[in-house]
Amino acid sequence: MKFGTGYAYWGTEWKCDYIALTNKVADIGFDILEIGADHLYHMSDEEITQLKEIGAERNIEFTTNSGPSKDNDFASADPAVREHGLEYFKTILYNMKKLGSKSLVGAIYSFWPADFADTDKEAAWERSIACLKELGKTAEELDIECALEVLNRNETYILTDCAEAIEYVGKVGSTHINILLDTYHMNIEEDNMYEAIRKAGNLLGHLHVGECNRKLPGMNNTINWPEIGKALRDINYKKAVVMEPFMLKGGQVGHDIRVWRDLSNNATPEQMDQYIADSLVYLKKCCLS
Ligand SMILES: [Mn+2]
Repeated sequence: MKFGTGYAYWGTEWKCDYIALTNKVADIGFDILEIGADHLYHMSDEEITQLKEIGAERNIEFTTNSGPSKDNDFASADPAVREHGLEYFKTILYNMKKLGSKSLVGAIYSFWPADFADTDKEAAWERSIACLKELGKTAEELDIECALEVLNRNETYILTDCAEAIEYVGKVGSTHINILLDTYHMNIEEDNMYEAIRKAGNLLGHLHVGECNRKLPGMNNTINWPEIGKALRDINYKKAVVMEPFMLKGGQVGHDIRVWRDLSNNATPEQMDQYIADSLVYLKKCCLS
């Protein structure tokens, strides 16, 4: 297994300095920095090359996370929006290839944050599955995996538990489209999140980890981390385990993630680094032994 973190832990705006963050996560001991797909979409070839170089130098891999905007919604009833989304995600996959990023992850079957204006689930499945079949061809050509994130009921109506994600990716039928489970969402929706991991088995393409309030793994043990580790070893999971912590209120991040109070105990930047370093040690211990 390889271990990573989302880029948005340290700030309250989505925009960030990826060169500085690559150095920071390497110093802390991570293997992976999860970057924003929309940032990568907008990067010039020169910026991509610079990031690739620093990644190689610091031995950091990049996974790419998307919360698509509404104008790239694969589940949209408007065919022009779906076509726009396909062009958008194909460009992201090509930029990922340039960067050497091998996993596109997130709610790429629709848009985020959801507004629930349309909740015709059957129609949304049909339309988004057709788009993902198409994107899957490009993903196969470029050998990039796309892991579809199962969210909780307050963030999507399309995929809310592992069982329906298995059915959904079966209908997509691409070797390069699989499932992303996230302990934060699973805690709300699954009967038993450890069994959900086992049920996903080799369809599990990516794992997001965090406590029930999106604190760092081990900070309050709302989740049984040794059991998560055991479930991952049971399915012989060799892929990415990526923290997705959010503890700072304010800014666009605080708004989109609904962080309405400080969860960091008013941490200084140094304490934020120490929290995540301690969490990484604990998470690795739970997953690897
Ligand atoms: Mn997640």
